[in-house]
Amino acid sequence: MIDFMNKRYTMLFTIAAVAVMGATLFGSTYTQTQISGQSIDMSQMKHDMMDKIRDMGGLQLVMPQAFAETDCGALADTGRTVVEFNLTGTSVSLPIMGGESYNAMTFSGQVPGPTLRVTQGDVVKMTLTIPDDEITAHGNDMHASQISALEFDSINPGESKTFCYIAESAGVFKYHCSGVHLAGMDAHVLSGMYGIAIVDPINGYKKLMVEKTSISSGKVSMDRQFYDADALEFTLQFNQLYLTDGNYDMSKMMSHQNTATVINGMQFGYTPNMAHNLLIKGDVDADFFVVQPWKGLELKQYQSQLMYVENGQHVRLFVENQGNEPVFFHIVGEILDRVVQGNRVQSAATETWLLGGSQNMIVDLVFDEPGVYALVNHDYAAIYSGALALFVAGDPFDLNPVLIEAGIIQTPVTSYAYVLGNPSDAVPPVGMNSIAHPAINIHGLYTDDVASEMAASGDYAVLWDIIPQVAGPITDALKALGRT
Ligand SMILES: [Cu+2]
Repeated sequence: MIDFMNKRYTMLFTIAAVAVMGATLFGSTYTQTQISGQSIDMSQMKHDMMDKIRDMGGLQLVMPQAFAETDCGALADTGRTVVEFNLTGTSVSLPIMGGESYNAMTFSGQVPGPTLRVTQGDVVKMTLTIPDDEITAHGNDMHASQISALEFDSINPGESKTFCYIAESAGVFKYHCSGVHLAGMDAHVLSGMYGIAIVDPINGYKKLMVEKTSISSGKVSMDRQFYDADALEFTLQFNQLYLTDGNYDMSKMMSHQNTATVINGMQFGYTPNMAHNLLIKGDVDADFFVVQPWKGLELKQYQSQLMYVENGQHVRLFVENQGNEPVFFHIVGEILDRVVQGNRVQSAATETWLLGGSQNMIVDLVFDEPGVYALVNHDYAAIYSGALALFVAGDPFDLNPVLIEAGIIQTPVTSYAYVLGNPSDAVPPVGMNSIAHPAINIHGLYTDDVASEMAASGDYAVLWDIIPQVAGPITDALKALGRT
């Protein structure tokens, strides 16, 4: 056995010797590890193992068929729907908690990358473009594809490549950068190059059945409740960061010493912000939750948001573990009414469901009571390092009178999504059984360019512009109602 643990990793030996460009060449602060693959001190490894790897030409030749590619022209003429999915591979600086930033690698300037949504049987036509000024090559391994084909290798700066496949299996599937000829895949993925494809079942989603009991004439009996297949949907992707001075640190990954746990790219990204403080406590500075690290309006797209649902509403969560650690998926105060993987029901009425790395599920549930529900990775190290997100169901804070008094709404609403919107990074594209979100606000680990484009589209609530305008009326309403 090779013992990788507790060794010092230095730049002595490159597993797959494929360096494309050096960081110093571009004056970048990215590490060589991120850009061209990792170099590990293998001096402790048995010599014959090193020779074996060399003889095989590195990892590159071990997995020649890892990437599906087929004839886009032929697939386009089969009568199937062709869905184009265009991605750009770019390295950018993005914020992390505590006012710091890190050297991220992204698909299209956001972490996670854009969500692809298709129907089972559609042809996906994926094009990955690497800009001229990008510091390294990138690839894309889409787990929704399953064609043994030639190769979809990494793409150099200034180049673009397309491949096609039929999305044959329904479910949630990750896609991720495959590094530079597979080298550095861990560095690229754990620096942010991942996303999901949702493949809707060709015959649609199933109705949800929830077992309850009722009492009549003193007798308790089964009372099954059925919910239509249409649901309010969210995406939740779990991952870790392994950083030293803002750069990916392979030695931390190898020893599973993550420095942050993220949901949709951010630690504690779905916790209350200043608007919630104002609405609930009458004071923008009056924090009322145990962690509120992203609460300034100046944080714009990074300002934390909450996820709002109605009571009695069918909610569907698309969950992917993009990371390197297990996810013990749990929602405090809720029971997961149904767990589906690969369009097959795996469990029902379960408290927690385990996802290994690169594993996914669809969770169906109904929030019966008004309240705040904390979604966690029920590994305490993960919770304390960022894997916590809040759902708010109904109107648990009795805010309807305040919002009406402030003139923001005319009649009571069934969830705060009608006023504040749901966070864009947690809302998937619309599918065949989607309930439309009442409004969507701009929230996520996006570059400023991506956020500006979203704001300019007019499709999203720009809360950092709206909140200052309504703060005065809300303050007056709170006073009028005697709440401050
Ligand atoms: Cu990459």
